[in-house]
Amino acid sequence: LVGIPYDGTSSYCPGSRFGPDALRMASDSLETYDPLFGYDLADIPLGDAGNMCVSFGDPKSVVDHIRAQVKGIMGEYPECRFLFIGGEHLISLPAVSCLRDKYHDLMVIQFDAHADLRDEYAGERLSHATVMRRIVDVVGGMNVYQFGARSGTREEFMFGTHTTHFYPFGLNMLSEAAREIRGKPVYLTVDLDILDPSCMPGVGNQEPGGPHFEVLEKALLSLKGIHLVGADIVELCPLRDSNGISAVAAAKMARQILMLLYDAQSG
Ligand SMILES: [Mn+2]
Repeated sequence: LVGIPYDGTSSYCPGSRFGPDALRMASDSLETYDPLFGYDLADIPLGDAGNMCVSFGDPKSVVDHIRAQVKGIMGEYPECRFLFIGGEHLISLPAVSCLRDKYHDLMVIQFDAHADLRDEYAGERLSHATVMRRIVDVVGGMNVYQFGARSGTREEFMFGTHTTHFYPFGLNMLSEAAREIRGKPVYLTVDLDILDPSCMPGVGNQEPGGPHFEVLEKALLSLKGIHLVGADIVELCPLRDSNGISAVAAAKMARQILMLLYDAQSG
């Protein structure tokens, strides 16, 4: 587990730099056993590398700096699989690009209320709002599966429809996609704003109308059996979290994704 506390391009509510520590603190209130996934974290070899040091300012140099650190830690622990905790969504780009160097047929699954497919946002090509477009540049559109987009520009929805495996408004096509990519290395990026703000208020850009936690955890469970090689959870913004509900939901999701990573590695 590695925290990447960067929120430099946040356009609405900044504060996801505090996400990794809020998630860790909330995790203290949770059991290590997950009855739905059938694993106990206590039985899983797991380490927390703490938070990465991130620079601020020009997103290009920030991304390069994060990329160098991800590459460094992957080189130091080649047997490990990583769950990155954001931070804003841009942190997925350096993580995916490092994993793509290791796995040349890397697939990316995204859960997100937004398509994040803009080519630029406010004049910036590297942003939380463009991150999936940049990931398409890295891995190719046909290796990207996008679920749950319910907000964006007409151009983004057109681009997604023509370029990626684009499944807006929900997660019901997920198990079919999971069957399609069985055996291929997969990176999962979860933008917490996929969830309805009533159960996930603590995000940088709340978007009404998403699934509740129970739907999302069942979707995650349906990914058991895929070759998951890395993942991230992004956009947890504790400053907007009304009562700790978002941090504890994010922590529970982290527990489940760690179990998926372990299951993929050991099973
Ligand atoms: Mn996003």
